[in-house]
Amino acid sequence: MRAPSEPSPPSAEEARALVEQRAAALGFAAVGVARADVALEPEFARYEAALAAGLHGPLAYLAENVEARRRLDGADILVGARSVIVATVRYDQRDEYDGAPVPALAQGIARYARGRDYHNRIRKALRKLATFVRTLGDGVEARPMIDTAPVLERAWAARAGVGFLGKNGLIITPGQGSYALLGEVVTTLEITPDTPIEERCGQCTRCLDACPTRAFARPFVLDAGRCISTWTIEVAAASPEPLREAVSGRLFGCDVCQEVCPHNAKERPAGRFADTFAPHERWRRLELRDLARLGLADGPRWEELAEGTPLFRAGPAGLARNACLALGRAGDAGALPLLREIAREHPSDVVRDAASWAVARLSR
Ligand code: B12
Repeated sequence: MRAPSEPSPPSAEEARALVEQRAAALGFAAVGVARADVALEPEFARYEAALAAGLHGPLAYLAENVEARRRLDGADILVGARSVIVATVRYDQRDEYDGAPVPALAQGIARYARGRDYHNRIRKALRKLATFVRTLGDGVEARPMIDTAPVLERAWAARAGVGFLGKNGLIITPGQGSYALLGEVVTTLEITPDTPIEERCGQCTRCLDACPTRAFARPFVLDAGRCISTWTIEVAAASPEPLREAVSGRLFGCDVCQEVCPHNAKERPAGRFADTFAPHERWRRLELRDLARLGLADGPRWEELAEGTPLFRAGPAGLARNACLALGRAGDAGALPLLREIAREHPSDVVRDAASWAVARLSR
């Protein structure tokens, strides 16, 4: 029971304003709120249709725990959840730092992944936001999430009005663009929700037209089986031969569908998390050849090379595979002896295969 002198908890409307203030103070670039106790329809139906059409490609985990993605207020996420706060963290879109271009190696890495592993940093900020939310009412529960739960993050972000889903499949915040990651705090607290923003792609189809692998099945819908990110980050297997030439142009992830987007045309000041995303100084010292040698008996140590960076996710063989393809694409015949050695001696058949592809391409 509350003592008469104790302040009463904020109203849903007041909670909305307080959360917004706190999120801004923690460095989030945009924040919005959606009702968590309403199932995601029709977004969930679209997701199921995408799975039925096989658009998850080799990403089998997208077809697991499907029902859990429909709502947030059940046992899978948070029993009794009333609101989901969606907050964005802007990453860097700069091509130059202090007058120097991004190191050559890092240019092949998607912008969100050029720096340090961002998960811990964002998780910390989300935890602080969740701790704050818990103070807004008796017995309030709050669960922070980033990439850790089976949740359709973009669908919730659109509901929460932090941006609209663009034809490139990404959340675009008007005035800020799409170079941002999403995080959530799901809570039992009732907070006045925001209204979704209307889609603002208009007749533009630049992302669909520029995609090097033609990975969009149609506007707003990506075929993950064709996306360069899938074949350079997520899967251990070799990319399909028809996509190999396009995949070889990128070392880790791809931003083409964001780079051509008019909503990203204006370079914006780096956000509060800029130091996390600025190109790692390691990428200045290393070359593609160093990465290609990962896994050879005299190759570099994986931990020293990738630990603490997002590239760790690809694994040593994944990164060696990507580097071999990139060497083939770069057209430097000087790499041929190394690639031949890898094609002969690497313990991974996927890496040997990538090196053979590169040798054939350089020998053309
Ligand atoms: C798996 C995954 C991938 C896979 C598959 C991508 C995909 N399209 O699903 C791969 C490896 C290819 C990938 C790539 C990238 N990803 Co990713 N990925 C995820 C992850 C972990 C799950 C996504 C998921 O559930 N997909 C299942 C598919 C079938 O569902 P869906 O596409 O969401 O389905 C919706 C749409 O189809 C939509 N829809 C369909 N038709 C229509 C029509 C209309 C009118 C509307 C409104 C909606 C709509 O409705 C469905 C339900 O929402 C999320 C994190 C998360 N938990 O959400 C990050 C996430 C989506 N990825 C992210 C990023 C940054 C990227 C990359 C930019 C990384 C890079 N630079 O390489 C690329 C971009 C590729 C692209 N253009 O989509 C960010 C996106 C941030 C943002 N601003 O939107 C997320 C949210 C991670 C995060 N926490 O920030 N990713």
